[in-house]
Amino acid sequence: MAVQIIPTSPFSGQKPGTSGLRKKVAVFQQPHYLENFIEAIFRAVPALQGGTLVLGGDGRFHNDAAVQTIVRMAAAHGVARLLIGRHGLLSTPAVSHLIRRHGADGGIVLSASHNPGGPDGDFGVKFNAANGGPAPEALTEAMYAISQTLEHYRSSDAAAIDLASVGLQHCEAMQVEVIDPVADYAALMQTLVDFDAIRAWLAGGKRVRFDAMHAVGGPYAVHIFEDLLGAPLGSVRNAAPQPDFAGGHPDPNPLYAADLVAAMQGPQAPDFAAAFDGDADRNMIVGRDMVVSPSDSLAVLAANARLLPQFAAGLPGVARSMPTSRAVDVVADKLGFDCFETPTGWKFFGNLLDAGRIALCGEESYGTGASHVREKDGIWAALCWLNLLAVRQQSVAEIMEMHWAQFGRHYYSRHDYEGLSSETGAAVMAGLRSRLAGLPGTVVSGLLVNAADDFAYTDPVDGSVSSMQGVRVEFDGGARAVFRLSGTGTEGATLRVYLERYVAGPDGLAQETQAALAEVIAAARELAAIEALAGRTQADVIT
Ligand code: VG1
Ligand code: CO
Repeated sequence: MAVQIIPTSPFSGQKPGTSGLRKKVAVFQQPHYLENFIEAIFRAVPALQGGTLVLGGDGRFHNDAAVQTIVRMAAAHGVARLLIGRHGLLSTPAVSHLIRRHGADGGIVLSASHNPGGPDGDFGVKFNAANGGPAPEALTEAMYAISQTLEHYRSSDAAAIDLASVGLQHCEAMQVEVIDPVADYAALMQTLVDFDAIRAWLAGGKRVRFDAMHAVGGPYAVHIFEDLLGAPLGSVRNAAPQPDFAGGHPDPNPLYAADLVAAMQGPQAPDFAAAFDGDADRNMIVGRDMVVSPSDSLAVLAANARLLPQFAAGLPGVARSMPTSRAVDVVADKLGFDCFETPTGWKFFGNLLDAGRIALCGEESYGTGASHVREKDGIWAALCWLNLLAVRQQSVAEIMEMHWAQFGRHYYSRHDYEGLSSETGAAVMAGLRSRLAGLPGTVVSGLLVNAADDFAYTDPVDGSVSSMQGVRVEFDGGARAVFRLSGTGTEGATLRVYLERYVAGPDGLAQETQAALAEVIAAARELAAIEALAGRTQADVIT
């Protein structure tokens, strides 16, 4: 075994997006491509030398090869202790927890999350810092800058380690611990949620169904929901992680988890269902005849926080990403705690969580999380809902209807226009930005514009500023449209249009969402000139 210095040269575009560096598998398979980015991580985080690193991924194609590459490079960079999930598997929230529990100096998650996998799919690398959260922008920018100057990287010619068995091994001088990927995470969950209450609720004849979408959430869901909570065997569908997610999008929404939503219709349907994404940080909550919008899920958890053991003392504050509906704002306002609005991406919640300013946060993209980790956490969100169902002894639909009656309802939808050229995406955003100043006071498609801006965020804890985070247009009466380009795709551009309309009630609380939003949808299409600039008459994905 010997440390090697291997010559290389920079690749353009090794710039992490909303959540890590995501590229086609074929890009990551080029000689030195992965190595260069990993080298940039080690150089940007000097504490890893002599420190502890956590490593695991969602099991997608290329996971095993990448794990072995990173093990050799970690050894060559003098990492003292490396913790790896068995078979190279760890969910994103599990990595976050392991970093915090073991006082690690960071973690690497191999995942492109909800993006498809397989040889023609996507691969991704995320770095999480010592607080357990996604690298903040200053750190990802440092990695990118380093990646553009590389002339060599350090590796080792050591043999591959055995990922199949739990136990201690060595690579060079580095201690490698292959661990059960589920155990620590499952233990954490039992400190947060009332397992006895859920067990009793299930034992009383309630029925549940989970969809792990052939991704890494499977082993966690089987252990927690079936082994520990006593849900019948088979309650977790698609539970074995597959390298290509069986050809699907591991994205828990009504389009890609259509089977699950269909199974929840009608009087014979189960009482509760949830689906998780590739790396098990996202969740979709479904009740009988009721798909819960992620923005509403956050608001319901905030409103009922004191019923959950984790939040028994109440919430210091909450946060949502800017495009997420303002349902949680209404709850925070009525119940008297702070509510922060952050840019898209979990990295922006980290400082608020670390400072204790918030304990619960979420995004419209099926992400919900809290202060127990520094990532969104899909299985935890499902457990919180089960805990609420058990305590309140009401159905998901009843809980939603009572919530809307109390706080009003934010009709909400996201329309994605996928596969645009980068130029078209840029042109749509540039067109919106150029017209912002003149919009207030004008009428678009029958709606009066009250305010329009390009969202900029000043972090209340460290004062860092992130500008150009998305265009917000607010209409008279409180409806809103938000526009931004995706930062997780690997081809062209995806335009995301977020649509929202508030109805205070008591009338009008039971409308069909797209119908309730029809005027806002038309105004947003006109504002962004989507048909003229992109030639699209309808969105590709509506959630
Ligand atoms: C999307 C979501 C964003 C989420 C991000 C990572 O980003 O909109 O809310 O934080 O994915 O989620 P974008 O830039 O494509 O809109 V995950 O579960 O894919 O890591
Ligand atoms: Co994810």
